[in-house]
Amino acid sequence: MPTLYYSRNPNPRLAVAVARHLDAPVTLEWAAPFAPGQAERFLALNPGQRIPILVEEGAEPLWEADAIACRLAQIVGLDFWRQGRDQPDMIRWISWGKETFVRACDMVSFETGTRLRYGLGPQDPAVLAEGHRMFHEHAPILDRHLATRDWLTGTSPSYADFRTATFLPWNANMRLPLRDYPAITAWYARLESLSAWADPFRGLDAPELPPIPA
Ligand SMILES: N[C@@H](CCC(=O)N[C@@H](CS)C(=O)NCC(=O)O)C(=O)O
Repeated sequence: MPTLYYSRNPNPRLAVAVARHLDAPVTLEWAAPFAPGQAERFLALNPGQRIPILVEEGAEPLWEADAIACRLAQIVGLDFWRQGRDQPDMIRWISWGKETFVRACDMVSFETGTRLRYGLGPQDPAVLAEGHRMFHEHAPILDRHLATRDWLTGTSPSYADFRTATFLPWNANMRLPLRDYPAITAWYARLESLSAWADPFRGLDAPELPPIPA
């Protein structure tokens, strides 16, 4: 069975949520690639040392959450990774989001969370401000699209929905004003009603992330 290396950080969380949503036959193995003594092992799997990583017998290790989601959907044969005419539409939202909405959330999440959790220096107010500016530039596009539909592509959740929401589980900490965008708020509530999204780590022995210092 393939092994998916994960932690509770945003991109590994996304990959675990996908695996759980698809009920994919993978072994979920918690990892800490930047912990002392782990570099050699994880650099051999991913030259970027980061997780998630999917290790499957007879194949090169696969890193990047998007590629892993594609592979997991292939393994289970579900169109969570859309096929046919809906595929370009799904890829459009993944690609757009990575440059815009998701990028904005990532910047804010890093400055308000990751940087502080891992002692990576003081918050950078310019990055935080740019993250907020980008959020308000791009959230209206997402909000308008979601005003007339439940999911980004088609009539059921796809990977585009999961990818777009990568950082939103941390919004209590990020404090992005999602409530200013009612269709995004309603869409995210629908995502949270999926158990795989709401609690991807249920039943797993996954250490909590380091706390954010007060
Ligand atoms: N673009 C990569 C990003 C991977 C990444 O940045 N992973 C971070 C977490 S978000 C990581 O490995 N952090 C170390 C850890 O979680 O222990 C992806 O989508 O998979």
